[in-house]
Amino acid sequence: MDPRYELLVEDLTAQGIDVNDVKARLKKQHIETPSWGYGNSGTRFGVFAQPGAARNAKERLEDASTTHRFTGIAPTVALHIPWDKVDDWNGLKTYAEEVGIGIGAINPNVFQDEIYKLGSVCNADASIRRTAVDHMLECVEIMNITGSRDLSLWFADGTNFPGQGDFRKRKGWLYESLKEVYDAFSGDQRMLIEYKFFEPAFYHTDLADWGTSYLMATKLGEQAQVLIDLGHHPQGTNIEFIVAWLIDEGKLGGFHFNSRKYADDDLTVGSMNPQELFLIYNELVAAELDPDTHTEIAYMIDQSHNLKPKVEAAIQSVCSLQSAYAKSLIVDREALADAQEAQAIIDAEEILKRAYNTDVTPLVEQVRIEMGLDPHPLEAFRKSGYMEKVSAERVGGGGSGWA
Ligand code: PSV
Ligand code: MN
Repeated sequence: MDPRYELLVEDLTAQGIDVNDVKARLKKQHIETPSWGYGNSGTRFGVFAQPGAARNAKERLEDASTTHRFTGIAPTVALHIPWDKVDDWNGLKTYAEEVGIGIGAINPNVFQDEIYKLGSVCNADASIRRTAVDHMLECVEIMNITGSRDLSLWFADGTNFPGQGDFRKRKGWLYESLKEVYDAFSGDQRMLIEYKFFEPAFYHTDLADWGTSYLMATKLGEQAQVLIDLGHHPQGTNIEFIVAWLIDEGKLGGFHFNSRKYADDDLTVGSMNPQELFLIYNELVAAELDPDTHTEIAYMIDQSHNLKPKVEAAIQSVCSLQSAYAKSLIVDREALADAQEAQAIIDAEEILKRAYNTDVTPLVEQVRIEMGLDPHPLEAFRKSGYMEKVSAERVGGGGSGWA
């Protein structure tokens, strides 16, 4: 047994933390990686192709399954339609099963085609709104085949100049469109409504913040929930506060994890502000441990790995989320509640800092060993020869939606 692990268990046990419970929760963690993180992508200035990058939906499934094989906690992959569009969805589902990955959220794309230049579901042209709704309905059909629970929606709709659009009419069109899609759901299918405060529109965005998404989700009903993307807020926004409020209202349905320094940078989660990530997870864990709170949150990554090797970046991201979760699980919650009750500001902050500053590496390594995995996923992946193998095989062919 690693002596660092033994020391950590001693320390946590002394704080009254049930290490076996922490490990059990870590083993059940479920992170979904994005198919678009495995293909060639870039910025608006260019796309730099990488040897071995996945060229089609099947190869993206293979890469996602590889991320899962080395981390043990990334059992599903989100698809973007039409980037991942195939003729035979039953065939793709079977292939996913063969390579050991589940198909997760389906993301319609109503922002890239020429017709969407002035918007999709908020476009003043009814025929364009129709096309956008039809595309989303097609995505619901895909979900019926793949067994996906979540339809994950993000709209680029907005205006660039004052007077360009009628805000209230647009709000009506948005609701009408979402309602038609919502009504097509069956079983436990859900709609996750993402918001983003700017870009590509620079004057106004129709779903700009959690309030707008919350309003739409509330009007639609229980199967509509809000999705938080960490890159979609103005600088300085307290995201953990939004998390807490949405959980409290039963309206937090999903996450798009990533990191940013300037805007919606799509950088590796935890790379820029790991403390913020911890504070967000702290709210998620507080809810998870509260017997009176029920949450159904899809934990997804939304990143474009433009420069980093893609599967390595996915593994690194999943491991960052594992550490953030582990640190949040070892917060002494009883002591925190007491400090809050006593209004002991310094003590409360110190309790969070103690967990955040704890090196959870030995704990997550032990969890991986108990899951039958190599304790060092990145190194194990590098040694596996996977990249060399796929680089030799994946020669020629297309890129992702960005390429
Ligand atoms: C938009 O910036 C976004 O966050 C949405 O989730 C898209 O589906 C995704 O990025 C990929 O472009
Ligand atoms: Mn997103």
